[in-house]
Amino acid sequence: MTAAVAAVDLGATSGRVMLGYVGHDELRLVPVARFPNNPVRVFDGLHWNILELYRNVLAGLASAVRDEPDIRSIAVDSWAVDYALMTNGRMLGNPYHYRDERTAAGVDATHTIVGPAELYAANGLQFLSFNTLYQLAAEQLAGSLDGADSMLLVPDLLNFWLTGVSRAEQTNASTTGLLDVHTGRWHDTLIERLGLPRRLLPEVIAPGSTVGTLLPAVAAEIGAPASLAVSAVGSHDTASAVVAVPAVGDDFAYISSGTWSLVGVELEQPVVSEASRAANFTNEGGVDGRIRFLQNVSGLWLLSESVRTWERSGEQIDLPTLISAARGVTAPVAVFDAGDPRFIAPGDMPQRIADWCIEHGRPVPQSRAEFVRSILESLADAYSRSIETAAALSGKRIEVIHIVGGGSQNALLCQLTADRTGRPVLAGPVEATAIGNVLVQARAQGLVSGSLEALRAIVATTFAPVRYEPTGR
Ligand code: ADP
Ligand code: LRH
Repeated sequence: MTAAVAAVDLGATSGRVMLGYVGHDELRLVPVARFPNNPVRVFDGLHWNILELYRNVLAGLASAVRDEPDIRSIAVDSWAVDYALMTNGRMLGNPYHYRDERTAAGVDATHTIVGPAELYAANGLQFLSFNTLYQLAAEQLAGSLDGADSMLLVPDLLNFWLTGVSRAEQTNASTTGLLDVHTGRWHDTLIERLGLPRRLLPEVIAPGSTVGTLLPAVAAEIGAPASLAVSAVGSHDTASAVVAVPAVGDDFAYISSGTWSLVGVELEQPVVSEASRAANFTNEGGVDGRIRFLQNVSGLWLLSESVRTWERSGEQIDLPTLISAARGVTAPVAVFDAGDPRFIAPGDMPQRIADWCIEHGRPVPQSRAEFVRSILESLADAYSRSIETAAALSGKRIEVIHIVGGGSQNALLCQLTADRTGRPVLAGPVEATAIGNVLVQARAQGLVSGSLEALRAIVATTFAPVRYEPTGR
């Protein structure tokens, strides 16, 4: 029997609502709505436009229900780490964007109490200055936690608005830095030592469980029955993307390539050795209790922010044309450190890249095509280093690299990754995150069954990836 579910997938670049038709021999995704995700800078910093996103989600869900009145459930995933503070169901201000620069004080305050090594042993997370615990520490210093009775990560916030039920989905909660890497539960001792209010943290639920059913007003607005379930999936977008890696066998690494690139392997147990801490590898929670042992190594943000800079004069740039110009660059270009923190905040990316090159005695790119080539070479170089480190730290054999997400459409980046890693790259699906979201809720609804390997086998037959062989250049 084939039936449909609706997936809401909010990326840092864009959001979408998709219908997913799933049966024992069917997996089909139909895009229903796509909308940009444009943050807004105001007096106190950079924020997500969360109400606009939610308005688009509701409109998308209404279209989904019009197209397919008999959907079985809805599930939401989004980018990680960001949250809203709540009191009595009311949102206390717009969520900050992780690229907002306010977290430095929070990092210092946190590390003064619990040093990086101890923190890593507890939460297994890569150090990123915007991890939720540092953002909360910054809010604590500003006194803004006092009036809050809970904290909801972005998908949990949308689930709350849809159902009235406040929960913390586990895969995304693992990016807060406040979950115990070994148990997947809130780390009460750590939270207490950091002086963070425990009341803020809702009950943790696993992907595959039900959050609740639609609030009557929401059901009326989107034209759905109030009995319609909202499911928990891997609500961290990367967790859903990893579900939909079309891998056959175990010897693979993945790169979830979008605004960020998440490069790593899937494990059964976390690796929290001193070597993995020093290499800044993260152990994020995956669906079915798996561990996503990976590294966040920057991403196509470098390219999109460069394009935004060039478009400031009003010119419209076509991305595929720009990428093919970069393919034509024959002169060697600078490989820069794509993970340098100077590239995190919004701004003039070509200028920052040029500054990096000058400081490090590398040739400064001379044209847009050279900048793009330099960005893609630098990303591929970073991927290659992360893949080798993931293999060394985890002991896992890596025969093939899957690239999923929007970046899998960038044929030049895929080829450079194959060349620099010396391994075949299998590219696609583009909408891996939405597919992973669909499959996990479809499994919860009994439309498919089996392990992640069984789900991946369905993806592999439905969305055959494009293969890039290393050219040995
Ligand atoms: P996120 O989920 O973080 O919002 P996506 O997975 O949607 O990101 O990927 C967005 C990225 O995909 C863009 O920054 C862009 O570089 C890349 N992309 C989108 N369309 C194309 C295309 N036609 N060719 C090459 N790259 C593309
Ligand atoms: C990708 C992502 C990534 C996080 C970052 C904040 O969208 O969720 O996994 O590191 O956003």
